[in-house]
Amino acid sequence: MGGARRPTSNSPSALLIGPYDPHCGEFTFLAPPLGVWRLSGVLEAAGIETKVFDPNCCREAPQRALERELRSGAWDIVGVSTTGMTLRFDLELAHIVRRVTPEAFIVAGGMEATFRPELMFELGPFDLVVLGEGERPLLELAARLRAGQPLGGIAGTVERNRDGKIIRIPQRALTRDELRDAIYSTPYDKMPYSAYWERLESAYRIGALPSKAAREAHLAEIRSVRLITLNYCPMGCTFCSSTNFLHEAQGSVASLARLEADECLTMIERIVAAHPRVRTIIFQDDIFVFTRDRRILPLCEGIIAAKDRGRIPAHLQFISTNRIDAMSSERLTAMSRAGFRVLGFGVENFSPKVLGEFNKAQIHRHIEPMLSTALASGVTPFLDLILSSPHATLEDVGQTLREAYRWLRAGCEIGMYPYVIPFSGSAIARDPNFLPQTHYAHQRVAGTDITWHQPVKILPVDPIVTDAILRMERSFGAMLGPLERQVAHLPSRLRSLLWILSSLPIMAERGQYIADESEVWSELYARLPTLRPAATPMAAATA
Ligand code: B12
Ligand code: SF4
Repeated sequence: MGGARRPTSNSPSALLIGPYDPHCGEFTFLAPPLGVWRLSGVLEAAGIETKVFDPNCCREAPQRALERELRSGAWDIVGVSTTGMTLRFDLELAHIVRRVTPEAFIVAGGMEATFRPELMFELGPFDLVVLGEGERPLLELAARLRAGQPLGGIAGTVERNRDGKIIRIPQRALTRDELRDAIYSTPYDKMPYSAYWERLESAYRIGALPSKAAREAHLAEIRSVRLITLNYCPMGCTFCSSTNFLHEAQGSVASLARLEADECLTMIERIVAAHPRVRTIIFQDDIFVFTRDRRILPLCEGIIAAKDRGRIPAHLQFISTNRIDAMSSERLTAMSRAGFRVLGFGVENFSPKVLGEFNKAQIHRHIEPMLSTALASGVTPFLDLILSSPHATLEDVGQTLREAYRWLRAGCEIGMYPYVIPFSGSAIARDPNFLPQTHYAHQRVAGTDITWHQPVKILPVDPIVTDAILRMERSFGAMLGPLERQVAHLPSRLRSLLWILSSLPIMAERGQYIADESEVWSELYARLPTLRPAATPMAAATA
């Protein structure tokens, strides 16, 4: 590190690679990778030729497509975005870059690189790792390349010197104005949302849906564009990495920033202009409404006024993720009138004790009244749940399954995970007390001999609870396979019913009644009319 390099032309060029998830869209709606697209907009605005390579949206195998892309241009900087769950695939692409373009300056960035820079150097062919928000470090890197200056010592980077010593140089978080400028630079007109929509429409076999209403509902879900107006999250949930991201990069407590109501409206109008077929804008902020929030009511009024004046379509809908303890009847009514159709809530668990472990005990008393009010206002709450925590008891798991089923029947949508995933950078993943319950996966980087053990599960301390959770996981997998062969794509709301089904015999064996099995199957058929009862496994596998 540290030596000067010459750019391939007067102005350096950059190729930015998004996180690679070969199981595209299995759990979630995939979308163009917002992080690298925003970076590309910022670099282009500074006169640096930049291209995004999106491995999740290629016509051919992403490995071949990347090789072609690398050979088609002389890239001075190749940036690889990383997340924990996609790391082995991200590394595969990084090694292809090194093999095909040995001279390229390869930079790792994103969540996993920020929390595990040493691991990046150990497993990947990187010249530099960027900590936190990539805008400033990449601009500085390009400026130095352009000037032929040495590349060492850039704020917001980690480098490895000739002796193998790791040198870490923190950077402060983007200021409010810097964040606004970066968001404004996001090149929505270039982002291939239509390509994603077409893929999702065929994955859901929209044309084959029985009613116009069902087709319309699916299209509203699929034709969505993601907008982020906040840099990460102040909540401090113990299982979450996002909440620690900026602090990690800054080396101290960083302050958060977000767009104002009128700036959100500017972005909404730009998105509609860039993608006129959009039906839903998903505010991808970790937390869209704070408890002492002064933005949400003016924003809702602004959206309604913009719809009345025809500046945005009257049918445009919105989705956001919110703190349940930041909701009130007034806010819910305003959001519903503005077109917020689905509101995500990180409820996580219905046991107060488990919520305490997750550092969110304060939300418990708000769950029941706010879900009821949201449903009454015509808004669909989407609850994210984690069935167990390190100290969960069987009763906690049973309580969460029973409540989940009750709220599903009441009209909520639910995404369920069986246990805590130890994301790098989360408080739980850093706690040595949980090492005995941490399970690892043996990972290999395709095309190389590189292997490592990656933490993938933190299971409950109580062996009885762990046994139940692992059996449920096996049973869920056994039921999912045949169903997925029969229907197009199983969204989270249906997966949650499968989790409940898979839990029934296992929890019953231990004296926990969750729900009536035939009734749960009926709920599944009601949500999936194309499912043929005769061909489905009628009893939950007990694995
Ligand atoms: C929106 C979102 C999604 C969306 C859309 C993703 C997309 N295509 O845009 C969906 C729902 C599809 C999704 C899926 C998944 N997600 Co997600 N997602 C998010 C969320 C909420 C926002 C991401 C975002 O757009 N941020 C805004 C952009 C501007 O920020 P950014 O991506 O962090 O990028 C900045 C920096 O990281 C850095 N940077 C990023 N890449 C690079 C590359 C280089 C070279 C450089 C220099 C810098 C750099 O610079 C960028 C600009 O400042 C984050 C939480 C969060 N707040 O970040 C979780 C998060 C990233 N997701 C996460 C996970 C686990 C997943 C899934 C694996 C879940 C699953 N089981 O399927 C999948 C992976 C799919 C995939 N292919 O990546 C985790 C990652 C955990 C970790 N430590 O690695 C996060 C952090 C949430 C969490 N704490 O649990 N996700
Ligand atoms: S889980 Fe959600 S609310 Fe909690 S800290 Fe993370 S992003 Fe914030």
